[in-house]
Amino acid sequence: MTIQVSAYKWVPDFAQGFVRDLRVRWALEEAGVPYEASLVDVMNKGAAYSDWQPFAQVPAYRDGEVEMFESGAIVLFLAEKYDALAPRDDAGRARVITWVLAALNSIEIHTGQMGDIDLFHKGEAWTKERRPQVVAALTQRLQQLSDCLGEKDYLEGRFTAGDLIMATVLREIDRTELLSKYPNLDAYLERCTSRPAFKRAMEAQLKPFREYAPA
Ligand SMILES: N[C@@H](CCC(=O)N[C@@H](CS)C(=O)NCC(=O)O)C(=O)O
Repeated sequence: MTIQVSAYKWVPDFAQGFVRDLRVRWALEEAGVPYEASLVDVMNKGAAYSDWQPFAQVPAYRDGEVEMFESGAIVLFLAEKYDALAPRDDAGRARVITWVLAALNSIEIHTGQMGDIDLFHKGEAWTKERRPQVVAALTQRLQQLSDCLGEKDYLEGRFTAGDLIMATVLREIDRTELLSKYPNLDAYLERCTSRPAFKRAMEAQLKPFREYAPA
């Protein structure tokens, strides 16, 4: 069976291009593996969808043999299979796993809070007090990441699933003032998102949004 990845038919403007099925689409595009999107309505996913994704979120993945959810887990699964996403030696694969989890557990926990403050709870009184704390924590992580990346093109020299997930996490704060303070991270994000596979994944996510846009 052709690989299926769940995705939304349509989301509001601020979320377009940021829905996490992008990660799985991008990984599959890098690997050159065909897939089809299984589109669901964001407000009405249907009861059966929870059998595939227990939290009723996207993305979920299935290929006839394997059924999964969680974008990081799916990308790691694909990285085990495809050279385009990870080297084959144990040491190289271990670094990829490390960077995927670092992006999700050490950086996205902070970028996610920025999203809560700047997008989902924009203008609410509590955000004024909380934002500087989140900025301070995130700034420390960005400095450390910037030091670690240094002059390298990618975190481990060559592009891997670690860069793929890290880039999608950094994109979450691309709309803030924070990333531009680190020219090497800024350039790194640009390098990752200039990849043809990223552009194809992005276009594939956006296409149904045009088709299903509310009148
Ligand atoms: N940790 C999950 C998060 C998935 C997630 O947050 N999906 C969002 C879209 S980016 C979603 O479906 N939100 C709707 C909801 O939570 O009901 C993953 O990485 O797959």
